[in-house]
Amino acid sequence: MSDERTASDVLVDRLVGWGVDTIFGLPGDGINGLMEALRRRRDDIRYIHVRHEEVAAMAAVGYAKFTGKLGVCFATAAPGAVHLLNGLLDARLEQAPILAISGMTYHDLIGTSYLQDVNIDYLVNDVAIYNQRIMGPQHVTNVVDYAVRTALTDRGPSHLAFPIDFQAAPADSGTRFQRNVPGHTSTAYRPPVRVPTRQDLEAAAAALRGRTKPAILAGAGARGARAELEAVAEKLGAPVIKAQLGKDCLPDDSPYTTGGIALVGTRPSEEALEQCDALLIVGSSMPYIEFYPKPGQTTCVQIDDKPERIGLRHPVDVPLVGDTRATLAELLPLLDRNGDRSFLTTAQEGMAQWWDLMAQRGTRSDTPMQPQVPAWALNDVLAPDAIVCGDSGTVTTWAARQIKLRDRQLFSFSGTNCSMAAALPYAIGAAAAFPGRQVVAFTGDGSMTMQLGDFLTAVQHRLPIKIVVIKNNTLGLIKWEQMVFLGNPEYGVNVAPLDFVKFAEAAGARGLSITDPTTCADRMREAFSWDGPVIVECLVDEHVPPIPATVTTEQVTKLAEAMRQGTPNRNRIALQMVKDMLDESGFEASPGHVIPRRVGKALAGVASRLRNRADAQHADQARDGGPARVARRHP
Ligand SMILES: Cc1ncc(C[n+]2csc(CCOP(=O)(O)OP(=O)(O)O)c2C)c(N)n1
Ligand SMILES: [Mg+2]
Repeated sequence: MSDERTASDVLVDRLVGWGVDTIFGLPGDGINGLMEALRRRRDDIRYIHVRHEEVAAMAAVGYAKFTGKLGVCFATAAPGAVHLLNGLLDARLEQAPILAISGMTYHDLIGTSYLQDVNIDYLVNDVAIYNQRIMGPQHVTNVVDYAVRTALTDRGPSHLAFPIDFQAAPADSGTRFQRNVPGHTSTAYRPPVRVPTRQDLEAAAAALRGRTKPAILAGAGARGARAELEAVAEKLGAPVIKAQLGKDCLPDDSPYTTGGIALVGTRPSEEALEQCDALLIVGSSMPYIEFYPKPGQTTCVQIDDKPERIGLRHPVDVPLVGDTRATLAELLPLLDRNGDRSFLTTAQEGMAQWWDLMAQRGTRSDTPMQPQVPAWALNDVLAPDAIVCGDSGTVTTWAARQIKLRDRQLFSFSGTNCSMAAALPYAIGAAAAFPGRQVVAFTGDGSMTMQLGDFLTAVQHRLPIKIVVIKNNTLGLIKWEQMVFLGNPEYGVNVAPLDFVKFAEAAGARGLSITDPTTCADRMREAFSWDGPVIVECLVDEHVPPIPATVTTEQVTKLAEAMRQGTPNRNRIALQMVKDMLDESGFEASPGHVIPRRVGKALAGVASRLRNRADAQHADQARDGGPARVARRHP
């Protein structure tokens, strides 16, 4: 019996067979054969039409990160396919299983400088973990099955390049080698559940035995293992330090966690890693190596399902190759209870002080609004099962520190690829996967304007995501990096202000602007109650640095150097920092704790007045045609 289908139908049917229900992409003449197959199966696969192919790939990453399932995207040949690339890289570095399908010029014109003729498979070869050119209709099923299986097993991007003429060719056309027996592959797949050998588990328990100051570092690989993680933490009396990609592996109100680590982290996390005598790493390759215990300081056990990633950042004594949940469950009964609870108790006391400080920073009534305020306000507004998508910038710090994630809430961002403009695409992916669930993008004005057009994707597909944009009219993180890491004045970081409310309205949605910190939570609640996609623009003070939990002498020296070299607004920045330190006097977790509270209280008012006077002067200058920066803050 002849097959009426095209090769594209075969591909799409196979995706349906793999359980794919959503695909993100943008059509073109290089992929129209596939489009027709998608049209025919439109009741089975929901097509989300994006405005930029990078967003398609990034949305597939978001979909995969929050569901654990395969994310799928497509693009037309050459320019469309090239646009996918950063999303494929994101999938690679973030370990998200995705499949990308790109068009390619006619198979017998490849390599002849024909229209949109690029060997896209060569181009993505360093990024994709599986990458094939479809060589004819009889090749489709085999490579789709292997591409999907590889993406799911090794957690990364698979890519298939599909020449245009093959896309629309009859399914039964083309040659088939005799050994390519029809039906010789299948969609049968079960994720493995791997546990280390009993011997290795006992070695790990022995390594941790008798240690009185054990710490656990948990990352993205520990997501979904809350109960096991807490049970092990309880038995070991160990604080759990969370890499930012593992923010949702334990809720922030768990008594066992000291929250994040590294530049966006907490002081108790830093102290725990500095002082621990044993380290259990669970599903993390946290890259900030300087924050690990010094090599030789501790005994170290590491759990990871990829053996090649064990010992990547810190020397390991006992490697445990296995899935985190299953391995922790097997390890638990072998562990001795640590009778000395003081290390955990100290960490818990430190966290109580840390949260006092975060609350103080999150509820300051200064104007312009401090950027921590809207992040803190989210705690009042997020649904119990909200999905929060973060971004790269100073916004990473505010999200890491101020958002107190609760039990059923999920969080992710581009934490290893560190791509800007991930929050919106991730949110599109999450909203497509979980209709009816609150999805929030917490992003900066630099990131948001990088992929602004894809707000229209949310509008067009009625994805009711709530986008909180921290508007400081600057690429904030880079500005502070230039000063604090290199001692240079800021340069080339200004962002022309956009009226995000008008933009949202022009896109057929709603927007709301928040300037007053005292009503921030109420206004945000109002915006979140609206149907459909919403942009909440939060106008914040651009002069607030994302101060690390512990400030080093080198950072202070570099900042002073940058000021000396003529950083714009240096007086204002200095006054802001002094004021913040004075405000935080008496807060144990702040670098300002060295200032006696009495002195802090007395002087904070003076610093505040000087700061406001500096703002007023800048506003006057701007009106008279002086530095435009402050004027632009209030467009
Ligand atoms: C695609 C991409 N380009 C550039 C960078 C470098 N980068 C990291 S954060 C950042 C600034 C982000 O600015 P914004 O979104 O306004 O956030 P803010 O830092 O102001 O909070 C830049 C340029 C990056 N990480 N990714
Ligand atoms: Mg910004």
